[in-house]
Amino acid sequence: MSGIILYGNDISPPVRACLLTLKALKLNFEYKHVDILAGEQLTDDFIKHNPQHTVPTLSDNGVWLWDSHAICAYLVDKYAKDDSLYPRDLVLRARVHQRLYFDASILFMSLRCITRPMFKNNVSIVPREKTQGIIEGYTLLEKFLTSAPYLVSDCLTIADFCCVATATSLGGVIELDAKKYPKVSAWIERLKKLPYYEEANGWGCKRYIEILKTRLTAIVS
Ligand SMILES: N[C@@H](CCC(=O)N[C@@H](CS)C(=O)NCC(=O)O)C(=O)O
Repeated sequence: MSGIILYGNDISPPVRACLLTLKALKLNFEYKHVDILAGEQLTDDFIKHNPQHTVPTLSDNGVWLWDSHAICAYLVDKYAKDDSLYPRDLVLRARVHQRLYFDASILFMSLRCITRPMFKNNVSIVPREKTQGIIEGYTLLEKFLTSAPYLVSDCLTIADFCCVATATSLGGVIELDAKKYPKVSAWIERLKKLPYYEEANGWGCKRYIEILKTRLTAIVS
């Protein structure tokens, strides 16, 4: 065994970003399912390793790490045969970081601010103004993809993995309009062609969207 353990749940977009990275690197790893809807991440044992009690959490031979963006970068730096997924070139790496921070602070947050009250307090009605963040997210992605097939130039990177896991999940609240966002739509289709996409992101995302659709009853102005 490789000694790599990923604690996760396939409904979680950040977990799926790590699965995309692990699969792209063809790494052997153990996957430990954490039932976050039942609060399994809140046990003393889990919090001892990750005080933020979030999935994904990684243990690499006893090195504990959390946050999908940090995990994906670590895995490529440590295990990849080349640096294409996380370039060492200063400018390219800076651009990857910009997209990763965009996912962490803007894109994923636009979803989390809606889904957290749903999962924590059974809130089922969402004020329309809260969905504005999702529209802004799609709009910015469309701009980032204006002149290149991937988020950082011509090369697939972990920025694509992190952002696509979130972007495909936004459809649980506001479906992507392919006419309005053709570049985003084409970029998602491009990523769907990866041989490991369905296993790492596709089916978990479908399940996540199904769950959101059962919980979200209305978006109100
Ligand atoms: N920025 C973090 C976000 C992780 C996150 O919020 N995970 C959610 C699931 S999508 C979670 O573990 N929630 C359970 C909790 O906060 O207790 C990352 O990218 O890993």
